[in-house]
Amino acid sequence: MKSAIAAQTAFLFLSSILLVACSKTSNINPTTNTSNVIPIGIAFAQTSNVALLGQEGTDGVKIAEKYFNHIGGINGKPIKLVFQDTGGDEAGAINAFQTLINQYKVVGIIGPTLSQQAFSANPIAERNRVPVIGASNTAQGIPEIGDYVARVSSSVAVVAPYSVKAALKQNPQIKRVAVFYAQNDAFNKSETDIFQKTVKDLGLNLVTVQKFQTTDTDFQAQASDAINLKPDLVIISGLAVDGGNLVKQLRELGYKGIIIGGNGFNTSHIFSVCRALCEGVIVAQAYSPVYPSQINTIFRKAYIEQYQREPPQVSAQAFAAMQVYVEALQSLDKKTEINKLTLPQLRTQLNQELLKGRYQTPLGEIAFTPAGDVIQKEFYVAQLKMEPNGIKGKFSFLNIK
Ligand code: 1QQ
Repeated sequence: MKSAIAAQTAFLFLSSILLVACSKTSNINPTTNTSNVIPIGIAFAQTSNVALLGQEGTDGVKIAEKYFNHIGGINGKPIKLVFQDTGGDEAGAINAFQTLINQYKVVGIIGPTLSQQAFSANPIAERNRVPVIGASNTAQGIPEIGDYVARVSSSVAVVAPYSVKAALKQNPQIKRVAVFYAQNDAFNKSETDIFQKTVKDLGLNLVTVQKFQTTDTDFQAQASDAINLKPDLVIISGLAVDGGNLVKQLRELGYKGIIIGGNGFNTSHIFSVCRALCEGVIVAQAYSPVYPSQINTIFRKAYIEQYQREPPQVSAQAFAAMQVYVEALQSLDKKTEINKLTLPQLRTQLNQELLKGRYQTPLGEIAFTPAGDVIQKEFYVAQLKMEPNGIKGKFSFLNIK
């Protein structure tokens, strides 16, 4: 009975999504939480070289807002997203957090896009006792920033090793590994530590570690140095544009072995950077579009209807972050009418409530450690497959069992 109602609800949601998609955003009452909507702050990059990743987060939370409001919001009260552009740096993220907390009086925040930004902006939420859920922060140490900081994006420590094991499955002869990483970014520094440890733990020979900046476009020197050492596996921790250009230049210089890209490669926007030369790059994933659950089917259909492609990991993670807020608010409201709470009470009780829950999300079932790190069960590895024209591509999921 429950599932029949849910299926009918899902159908109504899908058939109405285009109509809802056209509706305009209205201003929320910024001074009180007793307005007739519940404001949730979204601090993603809408500008800068991180905007493409930020856009994927925005796509995910917008689908969640429509869906959860359609099925009744917080026991009848709708949620309202308030967007603030963080840009790609720390200052932008700090500004966005301050505006959301002080001006828009949000009950909680989702963001920022990069771990590099989270290490600066999350302490502001912590000091103001405002919950933050990271939807794309994967560096080690994010949940430990404070009691009000959690994340639904699994750590590099959990996800990155899957790709190295998948590369060894494809080529058991791999012995010599070259590692590259962007040294000006917290996530990339954290991820390369894990990659380097995995390489050593698997008994492989780490022949070189090359550094670059996320703003670099020319990688000839580092790529040539690495190729001279004859690696049969290259592992890159960078963001999509720099990482994609590095792949391109490695291939142009004649490197023929397997390439692994880290979580910064986890966006379809990489295709337009390395084009045909992206072919074969291996990327571990914390989301599979075909994960067989009702909520993922709803999310995936809504995403494909709107964007005509498979949902990427960051969109699914952003949807899951919204789902955590919605379901934690619903369960809190059943215990204590949230209308009657002051904003500081609501923020604190919401933070406590969200850490207790179990959520059936598009990522699968998730819960949190006491520190606020996500507990997730299923991980995947995909390989980039480019169409012959080199313009369109897809993530093709590998069998890693
Ligand atoms: C981080 C990341 C980024 C690559 C995702 C947007 O994982 O900064 O933690």
